Amino acid sequence: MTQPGLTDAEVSRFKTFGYHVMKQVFSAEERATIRREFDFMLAEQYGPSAYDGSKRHWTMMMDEDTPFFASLLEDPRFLTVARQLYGDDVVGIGIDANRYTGDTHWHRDTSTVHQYGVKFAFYLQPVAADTGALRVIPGMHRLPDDDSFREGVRALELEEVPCTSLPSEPGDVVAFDLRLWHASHGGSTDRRMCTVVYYANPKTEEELTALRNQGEGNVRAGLRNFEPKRQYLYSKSWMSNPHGSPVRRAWIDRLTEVGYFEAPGVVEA
Ligand SMILES: O=C(O)CCC(=O)C(=O)O
Repeated sequence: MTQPGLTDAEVSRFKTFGYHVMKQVFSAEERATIRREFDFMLAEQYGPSAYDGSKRHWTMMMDEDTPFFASLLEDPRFLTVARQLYGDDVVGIGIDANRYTGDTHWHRDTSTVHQYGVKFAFYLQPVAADTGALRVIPGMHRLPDDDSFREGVRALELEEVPCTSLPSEPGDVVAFDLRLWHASHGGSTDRRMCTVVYYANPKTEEELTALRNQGEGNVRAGLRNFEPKRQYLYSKSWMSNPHGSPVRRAWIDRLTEVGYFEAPGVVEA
């Protein structure tokens, strides 16, 4: 196996344009495990035949009942890259699984530009420019204030916005800065996509406030919008750090200190 991590040139490109595609990260055996755990947890959360393509289904995948998914935040294929991009103190935040339906309109993934990090996304089906691949507007994670940019983008049809498409095959992983504007067009009514997310460790007051508020934001974005059975982001089991991982311990301690876990619904009651 090759050493995990990006080359210096890849890191520099990511910092400039905000994305990077990692080819064939998962083996065929791992892809089979991913499909099995994906099916299991989506059926657990919504019922075995609840999906009819009318509404996105979403669930966290952090716990011991999906052990392969649960291992991904500390998998060097992701963690090493996240540390290269955002520093050794980058914080692991979440792993999820989605069944998307239809187009996804232009947006970024954080509520303010003061809160950033990386999302690693992988699809279980091939996706191309007009069949649901992620579209990004390169470099737009660097705007210090994107209010007027947002207005400009929202005034256009999804397909009119100049962008780059990031086609991918099962096994590939698309990494992008959470502030990067992205969308997708023409995907199927059952587009299966999973993500592994890290946040930069906040340094300034604005960044600390943004991270604290993001706990509540994530509850709204996930639990309230998509209504899975499990009404919390982090289980008591995950918070108990059952394998005694020093990496997870440091993340939990930092997120506790910042107040990220405080909003109702963030942690299992
Ligand atoms: O795959 C898609 O349609 C959009 C994915 C997306 O917006 C996201 O992961 O934040």
